[in-house]
Parts: sequence; C-alpha cells; structure tokens
Amino acid sequence: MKLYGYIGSPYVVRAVLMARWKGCALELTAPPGGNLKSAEFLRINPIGKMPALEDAGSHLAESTVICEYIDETQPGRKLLGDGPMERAQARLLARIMDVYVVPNFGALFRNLDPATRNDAEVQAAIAGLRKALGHLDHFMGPGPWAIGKEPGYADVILAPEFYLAAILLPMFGMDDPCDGQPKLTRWWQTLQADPVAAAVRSEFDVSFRAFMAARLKAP
Ligand SMILES: N[C@@H](CCC(=O)N[C@@H](CS)C(=O)NCC(=O)O)C(=O)O
Repeated sequence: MKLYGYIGSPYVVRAVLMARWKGCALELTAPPGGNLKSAEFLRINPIGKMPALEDAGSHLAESTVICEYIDETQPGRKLLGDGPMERAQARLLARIMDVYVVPNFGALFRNLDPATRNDAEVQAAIAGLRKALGHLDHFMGPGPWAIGKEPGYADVILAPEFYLAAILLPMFGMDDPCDGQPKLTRWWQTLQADPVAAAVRSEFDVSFRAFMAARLKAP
C-alpha cells in the first residue's frame, strides 16, 4: 500500500498512525507530479487533497475512509473495535472532530498574523472550539484511550489534530486545549506516554512547524 502525501498534514498522520499501531507497512510518498494539483495526482484524487491511498491498482481518498480500509484489510487487532456500539462511539468521536472541532482551526489559520488579526473571528473560533472539545469529552469512554483500553480508531483520528492544536493554539493564548475537560485531559496524558504515537508526533512536528514558519513569513 502506498500513501500519497506529506507527514506535516494531520490527515496524513491519521493513516500513518493507523498503520504504525497495526504494525503494517505503508509507504509514504510525495504526490505524483510534485503537488496536489498536478494532473497526475488529480487523476488519482480529483479532490486534490492529501492523503490518497493506492492499493493493488485502486485508489481511495479521505483520511477516515483510508483509515478504516487499512484497519479492515490488514492483519491483527481491529482498531475500530469489536462490537457495534464501540465502533459507533469511535466513529462519533471522529465525526465530532471533523464536523465541529476542525472548522475552527481554519479561522485561526486565517488570523495567524497578530498585525492583521480579526479579533472577533478569533474569539468566535475559540468559543466554538471550547464547545466542540466539550462534546468530545462528553462522548469519550472511561479510558485510558478515547474508546477502550487500547489505542483505536478514535485515537488515530483525534491525535493528529491535538498535535496541531498544541502548536497552533498557544499562538492565540490557549495553552491547554484539554483545560477543564477531565476525560480529554486523561486521554492526552495516555497519548503522550505512548511511544508509537510520540514517534509519529515528532515527525509531524518538524514538518508542521516548518509549514507554519513559511505561512508567517509569506507576504
Ligand atoms: N477531508 C479530508 C481533508 C484533507 C485535507 O484537507 N488535506 C489538506 C492538507 S492538511 C490538503 O490536502 N489541502 C490542500 C488543498 O486543500 O488544496 C480528509 O479527511 O482527508
């Protein structure tokens, strides 16, 4: 299996984390044609976003779909879980992340530069973020992982966004995204103590910090 994308994307990190926790091979490679809008890559994924997965001549897009495919096709423990409720709870956390948490990051990215920052937009994003993080906390299991006693699908989807948040949010005075959320706080501690996740985080951090530095320097 081949994954097109770069490790500085949290969506790419989801698939990488899924493969690492499963213990399966996943080759990470740059998009053909050198970028996400090249004719070669758009033939693979016309959405023009990373990641895209190639397996035995077929292609998939969208990180959640790719993660489920890796989980379903590769040997070993199923990270999505065994029972229908466990699987639905994991998918629910993933959905809350994508539908209610992540859109607030977009508003913050548009306001990175303090000199041109729209404070009202930033405050609305922070408020939206706090509310959505509360929803995540509400639906999380008793631990130590997001759903269950071992790293699973929900952790794969959530972790990279928290790695991004740990870099992005302090720029807006929000040092601890888990503040006031007991289950999230416990989960974040579990995640940070995991050596597989920590290794992937280091790779992401280097690449994402370089991306942020370039964004801040751009005119
Ligand atoms: N819903 C998509 C989102 C993927 C996404 O937005 N990827 C970003 C990188 S973090 C991207 O490729 N952006 C390029 C663009 O939008 O032109 C997924 O879950 O895979």
